Amino acid sequence: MSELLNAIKAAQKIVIHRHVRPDPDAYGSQCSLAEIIKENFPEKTVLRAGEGEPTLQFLSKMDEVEDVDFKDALVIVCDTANQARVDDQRYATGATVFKVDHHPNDDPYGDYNWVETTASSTSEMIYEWYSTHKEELRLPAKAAELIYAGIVGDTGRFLFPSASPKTYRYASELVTYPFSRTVIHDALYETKANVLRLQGHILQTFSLSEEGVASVSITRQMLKQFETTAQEASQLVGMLGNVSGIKAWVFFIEEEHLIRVRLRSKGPVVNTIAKRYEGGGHPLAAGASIYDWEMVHQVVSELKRATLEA
Ligand SMILES: [Mn+2]
Repeated sequence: MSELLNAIKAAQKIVIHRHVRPDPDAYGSQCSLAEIIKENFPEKTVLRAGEGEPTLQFLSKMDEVEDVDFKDALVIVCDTANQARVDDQRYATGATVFKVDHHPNDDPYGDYNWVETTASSTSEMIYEWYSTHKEELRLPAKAAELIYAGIVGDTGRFLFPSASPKTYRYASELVTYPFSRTVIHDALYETKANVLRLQGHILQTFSLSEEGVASVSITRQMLKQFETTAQEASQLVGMLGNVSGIKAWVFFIEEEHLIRVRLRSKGPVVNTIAKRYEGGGHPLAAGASIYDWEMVHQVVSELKRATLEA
């Protein structure tokens, strides 16, 4: 943590990245860190790199980043487990790369790697970093809002086991800052009617195996029928978590050139399965890719096996 502060102090230009297809924690960690640096080191240039996500624009906006901005720059990559997932691959052209993440550190791509797999979110790590250096750093309300949104996003509103006593303690401090939790909650959980209809369709049609495994396949045809995107469908993966008797489940969502595999679990380890299909993630929530609907059976049998072994 002190190396991160030293690296920031030593840099004149700082470019902050996060993963592709950003979620609230990706935005929250990236943009809160940018706000903290701007507040405390106004003489430095701080840029937020990556493609903007329309549904997260209410939190923050990305900057236009030119190739030249990476020259002699400190690059900080938040919430991104591996190099391929970094949004804007020019990150590697910076002078120094600093990884800040809470996923398993299988790809320590940074010159510095600060990884806390027990942290609920990378946003929580940013708060911890600020908190550790409280004597020298100020936390602007905007940063508090972004961190709060990131924690809410990655803990499913403080429901997942990853929300630790520390997470709640930090949250209790964050909510003393002047921002509206209602605005954040409403914006994060607002759902389009057609997405809810797809959700209804999934609830009507899913089946649960005797092992406690459910599998949902969403083809491009279905996405078209419900006028939803693959990204929107991906966000529905948590919805089967309340099904009585479910132990693990998987969504297969067809994109243009691949089928995205979203694995979720109540106990069986699923990231080992994801790793066999060009993916990875957390033990209980992982993602992967397959290229043929024929492969679905294989992934589902592996998931059943993992469930029986758990
Ligand atoms: Mn995260």
